[in-house]
Amino acid sequence: MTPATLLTVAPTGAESAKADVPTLPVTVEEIAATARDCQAVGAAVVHLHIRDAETRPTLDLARVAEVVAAVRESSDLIVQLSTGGAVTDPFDARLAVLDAQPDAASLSLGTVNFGRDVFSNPWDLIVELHTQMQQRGIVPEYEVFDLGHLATLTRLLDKYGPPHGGHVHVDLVMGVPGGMPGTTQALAACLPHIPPGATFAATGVGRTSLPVMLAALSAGGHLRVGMEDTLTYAPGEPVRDNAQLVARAAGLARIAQRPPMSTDDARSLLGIKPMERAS
Ligand code: KMH
Ligand code: ZN
Repeated sequence: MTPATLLTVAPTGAESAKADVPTLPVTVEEIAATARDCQAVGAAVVHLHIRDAETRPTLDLARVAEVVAAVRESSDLIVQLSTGGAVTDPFDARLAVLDAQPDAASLSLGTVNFGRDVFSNPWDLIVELHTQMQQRGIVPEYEVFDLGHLATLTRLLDKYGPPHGGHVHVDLVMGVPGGMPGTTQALAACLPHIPPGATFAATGVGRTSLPVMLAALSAGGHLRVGMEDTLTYAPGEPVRDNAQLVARAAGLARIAQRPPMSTDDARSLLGIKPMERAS
């Protein structure tokens, strides 16, 4: 049977300013509405970075919890909080977002240059995130910015065991200035290093979005899209909203005869308990 495609939307990120990108969802209401709209066109997971009342990136726990609750109210999406935050965030604050009890959280597997900045992810932080998520019943998505990060994943799993839920899911974040390029060749190079039984998604930053999407679909992978990574829909044409990017990804997935996965099936794939719905 041809597997369906898990579509993740990363609607906001920590890098773009609302002043520069007025359509970026940053308020609680905007993010909740984005989750609803993106589910309607095929998303199953939302990867969340939170902004404060001044639209700046924040890891303030009350604000994080407020957004998590609002997204759960507006949609059935799997709530995946970023533990990457912004490049300036301290490690303890990045770990503390787990207190907001998301279904899932990102876990970056290594340090990488991030444009002119450094996105710091030393081994001890990786282990702490992995083991805390195991203890708290949160499912990690392992973020891979370079091939060596997959070697780190194998070492992590060998030493500390499988994640909560038992299933390993990797996201190849490609085209970051400082990380692996967003090309078919780079994606193909990663494939033999993905642990047996694991699934993977891919994300292409900026203009690598489309080539990475097509390469990932052809390799049996899943997709992440969104305004965290992509602000231009086509040359000279700004992205209208996150749903536009999800709808394009869903369309390509259908063409590949791997239609978008439901939120229930995504929960089952990732080892997340089923949603409790009022009967
Ligand atoms: N904002 C980047 C520095 C993640 O969310 O886990 C890191 C990032 C990765 O976006
Ligand atoms: Zn992120």
